Amino acid sequence: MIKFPKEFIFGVSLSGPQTEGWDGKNKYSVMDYWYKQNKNDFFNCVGPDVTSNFYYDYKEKLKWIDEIGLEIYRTSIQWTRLLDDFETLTINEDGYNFYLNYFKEIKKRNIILVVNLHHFDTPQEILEQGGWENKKTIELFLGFAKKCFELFGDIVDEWTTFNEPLADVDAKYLYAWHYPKISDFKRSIQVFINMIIAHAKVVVYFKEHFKNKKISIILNVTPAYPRSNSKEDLKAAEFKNMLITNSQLDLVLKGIVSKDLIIFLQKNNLMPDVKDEEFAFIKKAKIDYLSLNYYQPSRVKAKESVKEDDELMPESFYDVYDWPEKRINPYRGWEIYPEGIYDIAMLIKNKYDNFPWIISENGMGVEDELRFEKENMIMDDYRIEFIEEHLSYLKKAIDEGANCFGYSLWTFIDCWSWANAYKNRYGIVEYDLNSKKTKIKKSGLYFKNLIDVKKA
Ligand code: BGP
Repeated sequence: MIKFPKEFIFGVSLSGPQTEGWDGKNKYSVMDYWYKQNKNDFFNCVGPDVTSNFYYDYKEKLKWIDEIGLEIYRTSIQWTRLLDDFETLTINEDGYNFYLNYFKEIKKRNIILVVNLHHFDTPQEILEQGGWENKKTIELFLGFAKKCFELFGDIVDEWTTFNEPLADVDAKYLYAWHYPKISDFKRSIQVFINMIIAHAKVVVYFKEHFKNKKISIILNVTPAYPRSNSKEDLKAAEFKNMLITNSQLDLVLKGIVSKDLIIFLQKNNLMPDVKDEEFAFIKKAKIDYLSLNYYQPSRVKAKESVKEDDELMPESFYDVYDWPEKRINPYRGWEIYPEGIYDIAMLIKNKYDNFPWIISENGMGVEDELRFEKENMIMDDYRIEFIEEHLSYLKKAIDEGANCFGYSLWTFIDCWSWANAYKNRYGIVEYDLNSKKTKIKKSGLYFKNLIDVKKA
C-alpha cells in the first residue's frame, strides 16, 4: 500500500446529471432533450431521467462517505434543476431545496465539498438560442454562477466553473458524438473560447466577492506521445500538445495564447472572435488551484497523406497512432498509461511554475461487473490495480517536487455515463439499477484502507 503525506486528500468526483435522476419537472438540459429525441442513442435506452436516484435517496447513499472515510466530494449543480428562468434567475423551489439539503447533509461530515457549475449540461433553451456560440450565454452563465454563490456560498467549500470544456466541445461540436452532433473545427474553437471567457468572468467576480474561498476549473489533459523520435513524429506530438494541452493551461494559468497557436489559427482561418475586453478577463482570472482529469494518453504520428478536399480537422495535421504495445481497457477503448500522470505533473512543475493542482478525475469503467462477484461483493481487482498504478506514478512525481495535493476518483457510486448509460461501471460502490440498492466493492475497501494508512 502506497503511503501519501497526511495533508494529501483523497475523495470522489460525481456530477449532477449523472447521479441525480430527473423527474421531468424542470427545464431540459441538452442531455434531457437528446434523450427525449432519440432514446436509441443511449445504451439499453437508459436516459438521464433514471441515473442513480440521488435526488430521492442521497441521504442513504452518503453513508458510504463515512464508511470509506472520504475527504473530498465533488458534484455539480444542474443549471436546469436550479433555475426555472435563465434570464430572470427565477429559482425552482424543488431544485433549490434539493441542493440545499443535499449539501447540508454532505457537510455534516468532515469533508471538503466542491461544487461545479457546468458538467456538459447546458440548458436546451439556451442551446436553441445559439448556445455557447452566442456571447449572451456567457452573461447567462455568470448570472447562474452568482445565484449559486448567493444561495450556497455559506455551505460550499470550493467551487469549479466548468468540467472539461474541451471534452464538451469535442463531443458536441467537433466529433459529433453528442447532441447537437456538429462537426466544425472553427465553431468548436469559438465555443471553447466562449466557455473560457465565461469561466474567467465568473472567477473575477468570485475573487472580488469571496476573498477567502477557493475556485478552480476542471480540465481534461491527454498528453500526446509520438510514434518515434523522428522529426516528423515529434512535430506531430508537439502540434497536438500545443492544440489540446498547452492551449488550455496557457489560457487558465497564464492568461496567454502561444505565438505558435496564433499563427496556426490565423493560417487556417480558425481565429475565434474574442474582444480585447473579454481577453482582459482571461488575463485577470486567477484560480486558486487547477483540477485535472486524466484517463488516457493520445498517440500520434506524422500525417501520411492529405487530401485537398478533406474537411479541416485537428487530424488534418497528424495521424492517430495505434501503438501495438498499448494496454487497453477494452470496455471503454481507452489506453491505460499510468506514466501519463507523472508526465502531466512534470509539465505543470516545469512549465507552469509548479502551480497547485489536484487529480479531479481518474478511474476505470468496466462492463458487466457482476461476473466478478464473489461472496456478495464485486471483486474489482482490475480497478484496484488501475488506481494503484496511477497513484504510484503520482507519488513519484510528488516525491520529485510536484505540487499535487489530492486525488479525487471517478467515481463514488456507479453512475450514468452519457450515451454509454450504465454500460461501464466506474464506482467503488455498486449500484443496482433495479433494486436501487448500493453495496461496497472490493475497490471501496481498498480506497478506505489507502486513506486509513495515510492518516495513521
Ligand atoms: C469524464 C467526465 C465524466 C465521466 C468520465 C468517464 O470525461 O468528466 O463525467 O463520464 O469522463 O467517461 P465515460 O462516462 O464517458 O466513460
